[in-house]
Amino acid sequence: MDIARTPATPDGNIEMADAAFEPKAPPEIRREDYTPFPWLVPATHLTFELGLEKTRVTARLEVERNPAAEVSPTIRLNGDAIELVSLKCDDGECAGHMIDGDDLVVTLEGDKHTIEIVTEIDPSANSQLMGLYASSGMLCTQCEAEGFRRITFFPDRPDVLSTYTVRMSGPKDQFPILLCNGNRVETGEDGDTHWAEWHDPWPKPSYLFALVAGDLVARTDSFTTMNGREVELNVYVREGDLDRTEHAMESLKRSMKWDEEVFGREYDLDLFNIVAVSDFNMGAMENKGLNVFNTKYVLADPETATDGDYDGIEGVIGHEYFHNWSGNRITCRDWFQLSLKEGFTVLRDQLFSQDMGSAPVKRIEDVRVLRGAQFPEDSGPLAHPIRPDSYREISNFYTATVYNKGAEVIRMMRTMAGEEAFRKGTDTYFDRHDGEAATCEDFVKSIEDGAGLDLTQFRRWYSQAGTPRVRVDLSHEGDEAVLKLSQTVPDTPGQTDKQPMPIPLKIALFDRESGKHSGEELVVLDKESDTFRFGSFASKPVLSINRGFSAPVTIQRDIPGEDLVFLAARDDDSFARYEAMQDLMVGHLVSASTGVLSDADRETGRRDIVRALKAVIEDEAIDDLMRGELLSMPSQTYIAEQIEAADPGRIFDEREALKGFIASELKEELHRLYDRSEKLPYSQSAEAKGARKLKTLILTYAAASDPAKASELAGHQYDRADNMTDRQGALMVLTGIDSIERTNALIDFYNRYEGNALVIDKWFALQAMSLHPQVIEHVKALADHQDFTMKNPNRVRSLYMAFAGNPHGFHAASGEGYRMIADLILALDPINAQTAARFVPSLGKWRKMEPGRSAMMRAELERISKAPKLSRDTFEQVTRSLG
Ligand code: B3K
Ligand code: ZN
Repeated sequence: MDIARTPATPDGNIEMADAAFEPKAPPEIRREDYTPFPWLVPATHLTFELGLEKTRVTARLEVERNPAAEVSPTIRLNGDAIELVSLKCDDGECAGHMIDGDDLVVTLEGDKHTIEIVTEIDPSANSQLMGLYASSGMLCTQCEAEGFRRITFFPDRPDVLSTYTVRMSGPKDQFPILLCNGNRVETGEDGDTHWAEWHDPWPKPSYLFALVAGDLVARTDSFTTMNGREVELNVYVREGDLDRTEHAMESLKRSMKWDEEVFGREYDLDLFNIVAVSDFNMGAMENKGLNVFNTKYVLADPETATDGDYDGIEGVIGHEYFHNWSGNRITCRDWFQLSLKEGFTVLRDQLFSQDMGSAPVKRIEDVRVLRGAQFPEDSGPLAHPIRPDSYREISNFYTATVYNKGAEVIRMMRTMAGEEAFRKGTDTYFDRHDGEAATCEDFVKSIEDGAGLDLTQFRRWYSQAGTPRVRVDLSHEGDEAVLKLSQTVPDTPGQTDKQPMPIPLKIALFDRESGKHSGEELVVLDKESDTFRFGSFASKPVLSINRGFSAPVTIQRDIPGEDLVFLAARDDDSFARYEAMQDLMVGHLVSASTGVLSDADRETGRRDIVRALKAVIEDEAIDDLMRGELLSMPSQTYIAEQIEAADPGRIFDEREALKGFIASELKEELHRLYDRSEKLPYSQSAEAKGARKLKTLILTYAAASDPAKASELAGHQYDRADNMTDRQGALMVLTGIDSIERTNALIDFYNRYEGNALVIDKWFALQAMSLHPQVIEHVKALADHQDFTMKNPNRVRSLYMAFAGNPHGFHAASGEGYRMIADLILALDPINAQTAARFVPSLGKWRKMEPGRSAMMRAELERISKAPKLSRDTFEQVTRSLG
């Protein structure tokens, strides 16, 4: 039946497509408008006749009325850029249907029906990488959040759970491997074609559907669960990549074990597959039983992957695996609840990585990510609560706020409850909501009940955006230490007059003489201001506050440099020690780059910093990974965040000057540390990783004081490197220095790794991130390089995301950096809207810049907004950024 445009049923419930619909103003979806879907879809049968250019999809949906929803005479099936080939209801004609915008609306008169829909799609033309697409000759899918509607018409919303049975067929030679969610139930051949049938017994929303077909090989292993279920594990990659999958497989097994031990969660199928693809919009995707990964988070060996890459793989493999419970078994009712699965799963992957490696260092890294990405988001035009109230394009809400602040909010509950009670809370959550599409409120209530906490006021963390500021004053009265705390939550777009939130702060009071404290305490500031008294102290103690970064807030206090030097040398909380070191440097750099520092104060500040760093270098009680953290300078972005109307040029100069000062004052010490580190042979031990971290860090200091010498040292490190961490570190330093070593290393690196996409990505990124004065010219030339393509998100990110994060290039006083990123957004938008929209926030920071740069950034946003045709993704981000 050709039904492409049969007349619509007259139906009051159908919103007619508006002829005057302006594609530039997509509708706003609001959380308060949620209503349950009128239909249940207990079973979905899909048949795929696979081809790279033409795939035919037959979907048979068994539908029945949802007793919990209002009765509707129709069912709305979402579509996006797909053509309907045919439609049947109960194997005959439907009572009526219409195409409404992108959706298909079918009239259903009875209580139970079968709807059969045939669509045809061209995966090879799908450059958005959403739905079914082709990647280097294979077929794969990405459905979260709304990609399934690019495959077939379906109620593409997370609260419609269905049991999927899938049959796929295709040419044997082209697609020898056919994968889907769940278990493979049958396979067969028919001449050159073969087929496989898969069944997933666990009801799931459409965003968790996945299919992969291609010429792949697997590393196979197995895991026996706590109740004796034998699970087959496969990591599928392209031939030739197999020997780089060991770390991924080991990470998967560790994740499975850890989730049993720490959260009591057991895997629930006999098979768990991971597939690595090279064209992917993000890191990875937790499809039930068939995780699809960006190759970046699967492939590793010492020659091609850095220590950071190894850690990233372990973290992301863990994250996707943990979603099996926090996301798949319990999913989200609607996309406003995204943090229900993402915030919780980020917390779970952070705790996992803490347990697998150095917990203090992992905590510092996580806080750095939060401050580098989420704090700026929370103080800018795109600020939103971890549970947003509205959106136009949900892909724009996979943010650091939903993910990382979401994790911090749950971590605060854990801190207040204690580990044991928190576990009772999560058990309650899993028991209560298994098999459901739940809300953030369901989660909070479960923790409240299970852990025995009153979270009434705490719920404000879900509804209020903005990073709270906590003002801290410590005084000494009689023999008491008196701690006065007050909080403000800044205004954010659409939100003013915020209410105080409960802020759990871990503190310790150090006696100056003994250098010890009498125990850590947890104070919860839940009012606008409050006073806490501690005794007994003969003299004013030194306050260590927000230990372990117990709350995602900004601490404001007047603390003398000597107290920071004291804490940086001996605080027994690693995070607080790191924080003291950072505060010392940030305080100095903020004053220096805003011009409020006298020469005498500059000298004292620098001396304090050097004194504290020297103590860190000489401290034998800490390991080198931690030493590396303590010796790291605060990022330029973090410094800029502390300043109104920041001038990136001045911050850059001051930061480089301080680096140079440190390098020359501590020359001997750093040299000795480098020599010591160089002696350790390559291994994945914490000791060896720490040594590698120090080596490159020391080179970055050296580069600021004696570039010629640093170039020689880095060239030497490059040539001798037997692993990617050392080689990349050396090349990173070299890219910023005009020298013969730079040219040689760049040529060597390219020739050595030509054809290895992930390593060539590094080659692009290192040049785009460099401190070289001609970085803009370099990026322009790289955009014309034969290996550059706008079609591959990893490659686009490696050149342009690296550049947009390089204050030295992006914020060039000429405005050329801004222009370059705006041009990129415009060129990329029609190809891959999701990736294009991710570049908008960098320009959205215009309000925080000094007037000249601010005007240029805004002008670029306006130029983008005037483009004749913008995707929903980019349109929303640009409009919000202009404010
Ligand atoms: N849930 C996916 C993210 C999907 C993003 C869609 N734009 C990966 C993750 O967070 O685990
Ligand atoms: Zn996730």
